[in-house]
Amino acid sequence: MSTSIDSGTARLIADEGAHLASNYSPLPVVIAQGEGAWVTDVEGKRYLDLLSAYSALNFGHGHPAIVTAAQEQLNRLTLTSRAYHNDRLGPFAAALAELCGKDLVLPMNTGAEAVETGIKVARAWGYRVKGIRPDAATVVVADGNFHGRTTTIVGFSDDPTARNDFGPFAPGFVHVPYGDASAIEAAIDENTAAVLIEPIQGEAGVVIPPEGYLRAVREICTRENVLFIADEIQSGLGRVGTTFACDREGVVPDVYLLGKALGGGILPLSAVVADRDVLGVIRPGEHGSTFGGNPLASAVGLRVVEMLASGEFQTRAAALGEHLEAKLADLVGHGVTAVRVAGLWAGVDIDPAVGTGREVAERLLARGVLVKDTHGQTIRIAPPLTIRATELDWAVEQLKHVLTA
Ligand code: IF1
Repeated sequence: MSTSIDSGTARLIADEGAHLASNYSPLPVVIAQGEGAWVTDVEGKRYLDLLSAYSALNFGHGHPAIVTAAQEQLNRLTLTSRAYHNDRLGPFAAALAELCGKDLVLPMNTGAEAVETGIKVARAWGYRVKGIRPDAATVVVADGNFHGRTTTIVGFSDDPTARNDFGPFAPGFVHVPYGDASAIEAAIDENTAAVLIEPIQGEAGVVIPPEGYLRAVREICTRENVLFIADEIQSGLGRVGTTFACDREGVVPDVYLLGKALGGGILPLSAVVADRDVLGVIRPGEHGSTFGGNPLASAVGLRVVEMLASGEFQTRAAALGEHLEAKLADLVGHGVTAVRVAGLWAGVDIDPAVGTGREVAERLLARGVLVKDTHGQTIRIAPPLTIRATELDWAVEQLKHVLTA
């Protein structure tokens, strides 16, 4: 079965390709509008969005409360730089710190910037607090990680597509298998400043570590005087049925890295959140960003944090996630080899006899459902947390059809 592309859509895609670097190979759909869990393409065809911009759209497209906050702020003040104070940043930082149960917030823009900031904070803490000798600090990272696209970050990726031909890379990273706490313990020495992990690995295919892993990492980091940095950029802010994926094991990391959904699906907004004994190491002039902490992003972020503080989205993600898990479990053995579900986040491994993940994504596109493949045979499902159970059911019906067609 091939995807039939409307000639108007094909022309728009060809025109775009004439002047756009080929750093992506998008599915052949040109989206023009979005509302809630649904988007509409330039031909007027509607699709259920089961990707949500990799969880940046946890509240769906155009959530009225977030759009209102943005519109009000657009008319008042958008950008000051951090050379001055602005009246929105303080309230945002206070609300986010409270949501995280931490003292301090360092606002940035993209996820990769939050990761870079976390690494800088960890190194500075290592030298200034822990007493690591100059330029010797290391950070323990996991195989299969995805933390962004900067040269330092891709340098500690093990995905050849992400890293090949982009070196030389920054030293100071030590690799361990994901999900094995004893490997972390063995990798730590007197130069270790931090352990940086995703509590659930997203790009790797929604890889959920064995129960007890996060608790063990917490315990080891405390005992060894090493910072536990949790990259919750994709897993955090309600996606897995709790505010953070670390909450699933009742674990509090030393440093939260947040992004994606923090910007309400409207703009890039990321943050590093930690207590004063850690984040307090950063001094004026040592780190920053032209746009980080701008009043427009702060107004949006404050509204997002207020929405999360009610707990309603977390509860919804947990309940709908159980519903989704039951539906997806029925597909195992019928075109699906395995499913991994955490809240409203699922990795579905497609039986190669059915086709590749990309082919399944293309067939779903033709049936009005947007998903994204990863690593060949896996498709990722991460709908807006506002999706209805009946819409999820319909999407799983489409998947069932595609798997048996
Ligand atoms: C792309 C994947 C998702 C992330 C975690 C930091 C970042 C990301 C855990 C960096 C970003 C992205 C970026 C996007 C695709 C996407 C992705 F397929 F690559 F793995 F979500 F699953 N930490 N994830 O997942 O955040 O700088 O992009 O704001 O094409 O690179 P960013």
